[in-house]
Amino acid sequence: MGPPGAGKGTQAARLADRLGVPAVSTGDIFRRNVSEGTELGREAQRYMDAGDYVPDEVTNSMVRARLAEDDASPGFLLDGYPRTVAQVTELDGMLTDLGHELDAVVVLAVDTEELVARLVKRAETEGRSDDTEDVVRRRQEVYGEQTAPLIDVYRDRGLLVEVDGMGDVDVVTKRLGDALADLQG
Ligand code: B4P
Repeated sequence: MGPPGAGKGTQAARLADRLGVPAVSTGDIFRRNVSEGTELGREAQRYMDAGDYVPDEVTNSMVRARLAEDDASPGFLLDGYPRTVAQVTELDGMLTDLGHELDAVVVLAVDTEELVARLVKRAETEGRSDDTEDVVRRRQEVYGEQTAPLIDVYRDRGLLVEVDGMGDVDVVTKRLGDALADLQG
């Protein structure tokens, strides 16, 4: 977890490699569907372009289908899911059905100014349609309203691992690795 620009996708890919499990990124799956012009992509795009979350039913059924694939059976790393209280509940049910438990929930903490600087830079290099200034501001708002409250949910469950996401990508990767040293690789 972490606000837009915190480094979730960046660090998730590295950590998944280390753990030998697939990184399941809801944002990446949505973007792939948008570029392939699927029905799911068409539905997701209008929410993503506005900086809003894709509706829970759409997101939940997509994640459920992805976690049922063979490569996820030994375990998986979720990037950008769950993001709402309803998604937390749905994930609990999926995990029970799959016979898995959460090992940890990582939150990357980054200053607001740094978040904006990263996304402005990405807008220049990758041209993502949701990295314009207005949409970034909306995404930060949505994160504060809908996702930040999940931090307390997972803290209460004793699963929360808070990691400082400021600094170079490699520095953050090292911090994350140290914080999760007990997980099997
Ligand atoms: P995401 O794809 O998750 O977008 P994000 O929050 O910006 O995270 P991302 O992983 O891309 O960026 P990162 O922080 O790694 O979601 C996009 C949209 O999809 C959402 O707004 C929503 O509409 C929809 N969606 C996704 N999941 C959903 C769900 N569960 N429910 C409903 N809707 C959902 O990196 C940002 C930039 O910073 C990159 O350019 C990176 O290179 C750079 N960076 C990373 N670490 C850095 C560092 N240490 N130093 C400098 N730059 C760094």
